[in-house]
Amino acid sequence: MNPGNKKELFTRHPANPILTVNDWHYCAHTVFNPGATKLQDGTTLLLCRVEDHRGFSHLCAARSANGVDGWIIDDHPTFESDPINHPAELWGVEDPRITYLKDKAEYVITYTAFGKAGPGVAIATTKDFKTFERMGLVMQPDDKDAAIFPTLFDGNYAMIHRPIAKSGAHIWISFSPDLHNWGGHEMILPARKGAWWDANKIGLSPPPIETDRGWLVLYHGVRTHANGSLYRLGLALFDKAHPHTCLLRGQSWIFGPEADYELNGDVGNVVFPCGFTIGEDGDTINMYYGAADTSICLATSSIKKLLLWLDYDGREVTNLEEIEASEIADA
Ligand code: M1P
Repeated sequence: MNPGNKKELFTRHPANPILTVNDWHYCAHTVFNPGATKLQDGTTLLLCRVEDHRGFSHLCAARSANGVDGWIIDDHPTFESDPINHPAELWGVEDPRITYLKDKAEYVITYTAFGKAGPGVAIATTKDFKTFERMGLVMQPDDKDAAIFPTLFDGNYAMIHRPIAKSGAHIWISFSPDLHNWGGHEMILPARKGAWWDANKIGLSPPPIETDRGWLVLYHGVRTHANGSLYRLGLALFDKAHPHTCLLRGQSWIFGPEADYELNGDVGNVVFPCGFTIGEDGDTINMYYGAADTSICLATSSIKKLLLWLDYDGREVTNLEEIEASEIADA
C-alpha cells in the first residue's frame, strides 16, 4: 500500500462526539480541547476546557474506564482561574496539555492563561487532579500551545510552545532545570509560507509522542481564507536525544475537519487535539480533540502507521535553512 495515498491517518470513533455540554452537571456553554492522560489504574482522564456564558473558560475532569464512554464528570469546575493571585488568568484558563513526570511522580499541566496582556503559558502540577500547585505564568504573552516532554534532557525539562513573533507563529522549544526558569529558546518548526496548508500560523497539538525513532509531534496548521480559518493537523519527527532537531516533516496534512460536528459549531472548520493516550498494544494512539470549539471527539491511529507515512511523505530536515530551502524548491 502506498501510505501517501491515504490523506487522513486517523479514524473517527463512531460514537463521536463522545462528550458535549449536555453531559455536564452544571450550566456551561461548550466543552472542547481536552488534555488527556491515563492514570496509574488505567482510567482515562480528560481535563476538558469548559466555556461559560461569559466566554470565560475553566477546566473540568472527566474519567472513563475505556476512554470512550461511561464518563464520570466532576460536578464542579476542577481547575478555575485565580485572577486575584494570578491576574494573567483574568479571562480564564484554556487548552490544557498533560504530561506525567516519572521523576516527580506527578502530572504537569501546561495551559493558556488569558489576561489583559493576551494569552500566555502557565503551569500547574497535581498528583490527583483534585488539588493543584500553581506555578503561574512561565512564558509571557503572546504564547500558547505548550507541553512538557515526559523525559529530561541533560537534566533539564523541555517545553514546546508557540510564541507569536514578528516573523509569524512558529513552534519553539525551551529548557528548564526546575519548570520555573526557562532558557535555551530555539525555533524548531517554522510555519511555512505561501499556499501551504500550514502557512503563517502553526502550534503544537498534544504533547510529543515518544517512539523508538524519536518524538512524533502532531501540530495544527491554520489556513486563513475568505470565509475564516481552517484548522488541520500535520506531523513531524524530532530526534530522541536532541528534541530541537527536526528529522522529518510531513508535507500534507493528515487530519482535518470533515464530519458535521467538526464543520459546524461555535468556530466551524476546527479540529484541535490537546491530548492522547496510548493503547495497551503500545502502538494505538487515542487522540482526543475539540471539534468546532463545541464538543469533544476521539480518533485513533497507530505509531507504526504515522512513522511509515512520514517515511513516504516526510522530508528530511537537519536545520532550519534546509527547511526553508525545501520550501523554495516547492514554490
Ligand atoms: O478557535 C480555534 C482555536 O483558536 C485558538 O488556537 P490558536 O491560537 O492555536 O490558533 C485557541 O483559542 C483554541 O482554543 C481554539 O480552539
